Parts: sequence; structure tokens; C-alpha cells
Amino acid sequence: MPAPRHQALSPGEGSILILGAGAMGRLWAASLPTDTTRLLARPGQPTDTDTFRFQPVDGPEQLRTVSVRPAAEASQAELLLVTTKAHQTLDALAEQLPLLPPTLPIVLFQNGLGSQQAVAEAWPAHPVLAAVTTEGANRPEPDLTVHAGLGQTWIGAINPAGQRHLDAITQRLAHSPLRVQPEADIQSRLWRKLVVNAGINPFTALLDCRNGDILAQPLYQHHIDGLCQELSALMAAEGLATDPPAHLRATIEQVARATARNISSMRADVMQGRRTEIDYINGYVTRRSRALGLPCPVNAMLTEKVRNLANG
Ligand code: KPL
Repeated sequence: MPAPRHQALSPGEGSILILGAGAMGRLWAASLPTDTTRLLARPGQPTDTDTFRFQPVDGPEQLRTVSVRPAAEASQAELLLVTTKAHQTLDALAEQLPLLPPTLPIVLFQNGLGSQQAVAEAWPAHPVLAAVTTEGANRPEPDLTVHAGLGQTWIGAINPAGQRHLDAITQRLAHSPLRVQPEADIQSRLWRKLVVNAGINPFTALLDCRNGDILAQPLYQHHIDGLCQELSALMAAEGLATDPPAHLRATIEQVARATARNISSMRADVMQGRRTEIDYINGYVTRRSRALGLPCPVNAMLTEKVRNLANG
């Protein structure tokens, strides 16, 4: 008889581990119950507690203290949230997973596409799920995490084992002020986010401007229709429901206006000399288009140009 759905993970039991203490990791660390939430220490990193300033969307700044534990002490863990950058995810998991429970469910928060599938292929025994979030979070100073805008998080399964844990994980994460809901078709949601990131992030990085300011720039105006044609053709070739290029452009521009004052994650990476996620956004589109024999000059050009900025 199949196990009852909630047996895998019951609200209030075991700990939730967070791998990646950037803005998104700390937003979750600050939002989940502190007694059962742990930041995972990297090997060699001091373990104890992490105290940081947290600025909620409403209300005064607060101090949050979260326990930092090594994987070897996390045998009671029930869930792992991975909030590393896309290009760090495989290496970070390879360090930690051998020390963690062998069927620990993993929820991946990475931007773009490619890293989710790579994790599911590398660790087939683990239930793997992906999250798409519109929560705004940034870290203007190393010890300050700002919850810049209320959003929503959708969680969906990447592999069949992930599907069996979906409802219980969603319920567990709902024990926070953040809005979480299960998503039956996470691939479509990941693609919709990819379209927005592919149409905004590289332009903000190359033009060194805020999201809303790309719209009036010749670089954007000259290439956005070609970019949307490439995205629409690739989605159709991948068998996904897609909108005509003009609709994709309208979606991109609606998000650029709604987040007009934002510094995109890619621009923030360039400004801080960090590697960007271009290989998982326009770079992913370029790889998949080429594999399917589709032209992708705009995505290839943007990927190349962003790679050439800082460490790309
Ligand atoms: O997701 C984003 C990002 O910066 O990565 C957008 C939607 C562009 C908001 O800044």
C-alpha cells in the first residue's frame, strides 16, 4: 500500500537545512522557525551561529540568529533548501550530500535552467524539487539582508520522488510569513521565469542600469524582438506551450516596469565582481537552441558579452 502522503515530512519535525547564505538563503533563514532551521556550514567554516540584520518589508530592522551546523551533525534533517548560485550548486552539493541522510529531499532555488536537471541526474536517490520565487531579497551590506518585496514561491517536482514529497514540503515551508504553493507544472514556471531573466538581466548587466532603464536603450530596442523570437521557437521545439514573441516581449516589459528600480541579480553579480548566471539563462537557451538546430544569434551574443564582463 502506498505510504500516506504526509508521512515523508510532517510539519514541525526535523530540521530544515539551508545551503547558501546569500540574500535568498538568509531570507528563508529569517522567515522559518529558528528552532528547526540551520544554515549548513561549508567544510572548514566555523560553526556556531550566524547573526545578521534583517529588514522585513514592513516594520523595523531586526537581528536574527540562526544556527550554523556541519552536515555531519544534521542526521535529523528533513529538508534541504539550496540557495547557492546556479554554477555553484553541483560542487556545493557534492561536498555536503555524502554526509547527509541518503534520501533527504532537496529544493533548488537556482535561477535559470540546467542546474535542476543536473542535480536530479547526479543524485537520483534524493527527491529533487525546484522553487520559482518572486520574493525580492538583497544584501546591500554583508550583514544586512533586506526583504525588498513580498512575492510568492511555487514548488514543483523535478523527479518522481520529489512529487511524493511535494505537498508535505509545501506545508512545511508555509510555516513562515512567505507565501508558498505547490506547482504541478514547475517546468513551465521555470521557463516563464527564464524568459523574463533572459530579457532583462543581460541588458541590465551590459548597460549597467536598473531594470526599468533598459527599455529606452538602443541595445535593448534593437535586440529584444530577435531574442523573443529565439525564445518562442525554442519553447515550441521543446514541446512547451509558448506565447508568440510579441507576448513574451510584453511580459518582459511588464516585469521590467514592475521592478523598474531593482538592480537585477546579474548586474549585482557584475558590480561585485562575482561570476554571473548567464550560462544558465541566455547560455542555456543558446546551448539548447544549437542542440535542436535552431538559430540563436541574439542569445549567443548576449551570453558572450556578459561572459566578457568581469568574470562572466
Ligand atoms: O529575477 C530577477 C533578477 O534580477 O534576477 C528580475 C525579475 C529581473 C528582477 O530583478
